Amino acid sequence: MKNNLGIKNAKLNEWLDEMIELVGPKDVVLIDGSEEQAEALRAEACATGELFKLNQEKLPGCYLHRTAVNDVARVEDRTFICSRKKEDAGNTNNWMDPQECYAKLSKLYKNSYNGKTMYVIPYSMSVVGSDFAKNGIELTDSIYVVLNMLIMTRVGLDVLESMGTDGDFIKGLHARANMDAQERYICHFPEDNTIWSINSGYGGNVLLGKKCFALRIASYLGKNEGWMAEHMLILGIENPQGEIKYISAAFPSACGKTNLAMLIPPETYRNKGYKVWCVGDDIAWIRKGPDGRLWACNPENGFFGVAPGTNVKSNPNALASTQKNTIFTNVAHNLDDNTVWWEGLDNNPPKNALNWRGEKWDYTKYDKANKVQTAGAHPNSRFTAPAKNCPCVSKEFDNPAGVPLTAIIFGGRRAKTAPLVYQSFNWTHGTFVGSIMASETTAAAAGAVGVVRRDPMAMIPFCGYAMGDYFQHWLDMENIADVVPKIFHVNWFRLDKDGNFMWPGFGDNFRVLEWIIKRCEGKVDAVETPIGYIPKAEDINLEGLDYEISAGHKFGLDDLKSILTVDKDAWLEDFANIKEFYANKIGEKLPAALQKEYDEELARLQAM
Ligand code: GTP
Ligand code: SPV
Ligand code: MN
Repeated sequence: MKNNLGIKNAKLNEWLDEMIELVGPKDVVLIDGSEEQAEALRAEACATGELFKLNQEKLPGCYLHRTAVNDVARVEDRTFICSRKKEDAGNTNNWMDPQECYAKLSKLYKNSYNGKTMYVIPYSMSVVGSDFAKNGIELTDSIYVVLNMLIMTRVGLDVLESMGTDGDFIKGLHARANMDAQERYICHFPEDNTIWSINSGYGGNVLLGKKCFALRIASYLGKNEGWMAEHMLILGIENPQGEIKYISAAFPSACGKTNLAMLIPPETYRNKGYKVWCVGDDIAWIRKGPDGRLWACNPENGFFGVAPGTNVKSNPNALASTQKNTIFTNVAHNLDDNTVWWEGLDNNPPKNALNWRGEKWDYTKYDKANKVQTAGAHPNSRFTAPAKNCPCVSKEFDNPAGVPLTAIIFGGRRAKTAPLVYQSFNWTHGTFVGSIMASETTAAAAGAVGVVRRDPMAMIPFCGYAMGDYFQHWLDMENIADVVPKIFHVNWFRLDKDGNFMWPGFGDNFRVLEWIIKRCEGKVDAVETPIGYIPKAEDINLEGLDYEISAGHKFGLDDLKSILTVDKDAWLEDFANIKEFYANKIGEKLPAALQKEYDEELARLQAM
């Protein structure tokens, strides 16, 4: 069967016909980005039970979807980088020979669309036609994927138009096939601009514009073309004079990007006129701008955010973003008023509800130690919300030039070792700081939760080529740009001996952002330590801060001091672990400049 979609791009027609031949759909539908078509698809998905229409008075345009019980997170062990040479994928990626992978997966794809419709989604990452923009086509058999892509990316005929008769595009093929978890594959062919995803229907595995394209494929393109694709939020901080400074921040999955990106400053700052504007919550594409600085854009058009823990206090802007035209995935369904609920939304779990699996749910059985089984919402349940819903969305959101970066922040979820904040000495040392990042694993990926793993730049699951080459690319960016942002590291997640968070986090993280901006402006001093510059405790503004670490223990200056110290023994232990990581995972590709940073920092720590 040849497609009759009237497409003018010859490469697209050729590839499309080849894929149609492979998967054998009953018909082929072009997604044009119109509201009429989207509405018809929503109605169809509701008729088949793929979506549930929620209370349209309380949640207009909102729907609920449940994925298969064994398909609730990214599957890193089934994710492959299929470069021609194994060494180009590096030791931190799974690798398969591209020809072998195409052959193996072709067997699984063969006639997998039998009796189903193929949806052809033309989408652009970034503003259509801008300098940052890259086009993609995703083929899918899932209406859920179509509706999510309509929110998360810029979809429509203007994308086909911008591809012209012979423009390039990223070729994405998705099939739910028989949803066999043993045959689930998320495969990337960076040298062919191709992504093949099969046997999953969950978020990051199937919304191919997101992690697959905007990080894994784009990081490879960025290395070759002199720009960067990073797992970073972007936000703007407006001071009382109305000046806005932009920063980006890389934290691993479920470690606080969406929360920081939409932060509301504490009252004392709001009263003075400080504001935070959200440009992006997950991905940043960064390139040299006309002024020689590094400029960042968010290639996405919506938020695929973690639901649990989102509430009017922790992240009111995220919550507000989900009140219309949003798709909820794997949250609890309140049957009394046909709305949704998740752990941490409020203290009133619904009495008459279905859990994320669609079973009758008894909230009194909730056991924190066994969340997946007993929670109403899956720990990795998500909302897909349009960016324009966000009350604090930046006015630069659609600016094709992006925004200039003043600072870059790295961060992880560390119960100990990493202090609240520190500043690197320079770009090379900052790259080293990114390369030694570590974090406790979360529910965003299948596997154990809470285990410390090294996750350089929060890119371990998302870098489309060898991590050592990626570090070199970071070092090279200093020469590509004329001026580089200052690099910092933060940790909101220090625990006391009873497991309580020692730092209030959320909106109060603004107090740390203020110090970071002041450092960039040269307006505040710092203490030089072996790992970098650390604030003097009295330079972090605690005015109006009211936080109880535990019953009766109010956060005070001593607590701040304790999370601003460098624990020599803990750091030496970490350095032993870094040494192993560098040797086993980065290997010969480790840039000499980073080994030098390691040796010098270790010597400084030993001399402490
Ligand atoms: P991905 O979408 O998976 O990339 O996650 P993310 O990095 O955007 O993480 P998100 O902001 O959704 O936060 C994940 C979890 O961390 C939520 O349960 C939050 O409540 C929690 N969290 C975020 N910020 C803070 C903080 O400052 N302190 C504490 N203690 N928890 C936080
Ligand atoms: C993450 O895991 O970092 C996410 C969710 O943002 S997913 O789209 O599944 O990758
Ligand atoms: Mn993410």
